[in-house]
Amino acid sequence: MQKIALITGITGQDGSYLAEFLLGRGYEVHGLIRRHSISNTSRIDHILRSNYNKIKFFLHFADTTDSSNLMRLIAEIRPTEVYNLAAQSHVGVSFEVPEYTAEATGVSTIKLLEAIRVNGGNSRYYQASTSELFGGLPETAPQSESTPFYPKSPYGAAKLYSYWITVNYRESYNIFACNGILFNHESPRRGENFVTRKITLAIANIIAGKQEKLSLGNMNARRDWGFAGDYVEGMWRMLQQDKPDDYVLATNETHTVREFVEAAFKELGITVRWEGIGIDEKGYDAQTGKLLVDVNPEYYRPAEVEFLWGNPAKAEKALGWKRKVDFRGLVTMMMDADLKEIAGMSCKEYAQSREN
Ligand code: NAP
Ligand code: F7E
Repeated sequence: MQKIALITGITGQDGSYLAEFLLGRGYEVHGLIRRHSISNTSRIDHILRSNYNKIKFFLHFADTTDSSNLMRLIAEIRPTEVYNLAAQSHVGVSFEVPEYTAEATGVSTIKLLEAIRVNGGNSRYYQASTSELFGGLPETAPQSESTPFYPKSPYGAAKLYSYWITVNYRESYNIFACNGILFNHESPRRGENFVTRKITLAIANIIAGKQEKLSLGNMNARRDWGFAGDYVEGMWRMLQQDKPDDYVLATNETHTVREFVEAAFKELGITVRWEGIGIDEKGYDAQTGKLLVDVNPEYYRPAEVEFLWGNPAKAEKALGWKRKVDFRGLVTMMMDADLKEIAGMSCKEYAQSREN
């Protein structure tokens, strides 16, 4: 039987990797895209240019806040699997647009689940839940499926609604619905205002002489950062089980934002020397004394999730899932991609030129 997947958020980081993964497994893939005044398909343009387009790969204009649209598309496409990845996904921005975030990241989930239920309830459903559900309290780390939730942002609160309504539709209507509680996952396709990509892009721009320095907010925050390509496989595995359930996907490693900065500069052979604390903290090139990093309180959040460290034991055992890329591998991949794009050289080439 031909498997048919519907992906909301297909133009995003995860949507693009998931589409590639499912096409590679023989799926027919449908994606929802929003109308923009300028094209926003850069992450899936390679698929649109490939032989898959219009044969196995189809895009539909839609917005997950528009329930009539979702009803019609589920009825027309009749997907075997639905991956709900669409969201206003930026935690910091959710404090600026809290009501919209509640709609797009929270209430939209019930619209999609209702569209599935009303159309027979036969599509398997993946909900993009998040480690932002945990408050990041150090005493709860490492966090697992049984860690109590304590969201600290409008984004986290909206995702909390989505988490529970997914569980509720599973229990009430027997829909095969799963929550993937995913810790941070990154890639060269990561949005430019998430901290990892902001760091690797800024360093590449500094090297190319296009940017003076990197300005950040809270560098003490700890995250469990993995590679998005590994995580989309975990999403798919959840929907291939005999029974629906909820799973944490994480690397089981935790690092501060500061450590990410140090590791990214290290790829170029640059050691950062830190001075000062709080908003006065500054990072200098230990060799040349040049100012590389400072703190701008503009990037602080009204409330912060301080400590995330995920325990993926359940997913490893039940799904046979394990992350392939570790922290160091992720930093190398992202730093190399941005330096090649912006300065036209690899990290190794730059590091060698610095030695000479
Ligand atoms: P992303 O790059 O920000 O992509 C979000 C996607 O959602 C984009 O395709 C965006 O479309 C779409 N979208 C937003 N609002 C929409 C709406 N109202 N209607 C239709 N589409 C809409 O996010 P990501 O990193 O790929 O993450 C995927 C999902 O996993 C999100 O739900 C996120 O909250 C969740 N998550 C992410 C992580 C992580 O570390 N990446 C961890 C845990 C959970 P446009 O291109 O039109 O803006
Ligand atoms: O922040 C700190 C910031 O925006 C990470 C989303 O995919 O993962 C992501 O949410 C940390 C935070 O990701 C800057 O305060 C310091 O402590 O990269 P981020 P996030 O908030 O963890 C979760 C799992 C999701 O579900 C979300 O969708 O870095 N930080 N300075 C900064 N963060 C940003 N963005 N910019 C800074 O300048």
